[in-house]
Amino acid sequence: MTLDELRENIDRIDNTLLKLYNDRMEYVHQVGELKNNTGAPIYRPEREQAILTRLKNQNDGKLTDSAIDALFLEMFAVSRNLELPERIAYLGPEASFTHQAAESKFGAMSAYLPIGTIKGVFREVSRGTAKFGVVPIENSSNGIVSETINCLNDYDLKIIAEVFVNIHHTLATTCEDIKEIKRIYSKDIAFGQCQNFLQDFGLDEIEQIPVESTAKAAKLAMKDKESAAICADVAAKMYNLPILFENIEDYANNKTRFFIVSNFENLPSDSDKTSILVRLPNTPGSLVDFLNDFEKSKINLTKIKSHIVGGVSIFFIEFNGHQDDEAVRKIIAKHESGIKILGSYVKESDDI
Ligand code: PRE
Repeated sequence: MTLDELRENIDRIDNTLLKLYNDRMEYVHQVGELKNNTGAPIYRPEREQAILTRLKNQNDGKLTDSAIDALFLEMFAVSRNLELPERIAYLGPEASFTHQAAESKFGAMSAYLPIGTIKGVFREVSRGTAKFGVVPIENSSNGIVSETINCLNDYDLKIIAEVFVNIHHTLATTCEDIKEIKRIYSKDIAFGQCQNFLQDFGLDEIEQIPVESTAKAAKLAMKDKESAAICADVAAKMYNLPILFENIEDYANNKTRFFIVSNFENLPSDSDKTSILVRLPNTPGSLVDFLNDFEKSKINLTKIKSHIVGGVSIFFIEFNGHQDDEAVRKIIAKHESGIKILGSYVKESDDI
């Protein structure tokens, strides 16, 4: 076929796709009306997961699984906006890694609200200024984010989804030669994640200025002509800051896991994870007894971290399964007084 003939075919298919999208949106609109009449949650991650699994299982064309994710997740985000536009608060500023995490779930069309602190994100979702909050929970190089655990303990919000983002840093600067760089701006943990690069290029000797976010670092480096920023490529692009080096992180597998919190609970899907906070009696064997209950019920524990809140030691525990599963319900009932269920949600990945 000639290029013109190929394009004619593409145009014909796009016309059909547009019609089909609109037909789909008619039904989505009606779902929205049903939900809005009953106050039921618009976002149903377990339903989206079921659709994606079904489509991937029957797919025998050129689309990869991640291409199906990319196309349909954006469409779900458009559907949700049609049913009821809902605002998403995230740990800002704009172009932060949390912003990237938020956009990967809620798409390009949602209304976003950058908030300066994790606590602020929880506060705005609790107040109803935003329906969803997106916060980091753990990074593969730096471990758990304590402030998020504290907020999960203090606020009455539920984890309704997890998102993993590959964290890649760039060195961005207006300097044409690395030798002209006199100062580097970044977030403290980003400096820590790029130690090898900084040493290899002799940049560990120059002044490192920690700021609240890598996005802010990019903004500052754009104004300060003798400086550079360690930041995400999206942040560098947002502030028109030229990128000198890409992927400068020490570990290629540098990932951050984020939680999406809201004020409702998910129904079970075919693959869930549950997060809880546990306060156990200060007696010999109490932790072993608790963990044994999971072993006896063949529930796979995926994480256990101890954490201090207000001088009291608690455990942040995660396992495969949903809080409504029979076996999980029994364990929770047995230890009810010491457990706070943080949420059951579709498992995106085993762990960080
Ligand atoms: C739909 C949209 C949003 C939900 O998160 C799940 C699915 C969809 O587009 O398929 C429809 C819908 O609202 C629903 O099935 O509950």
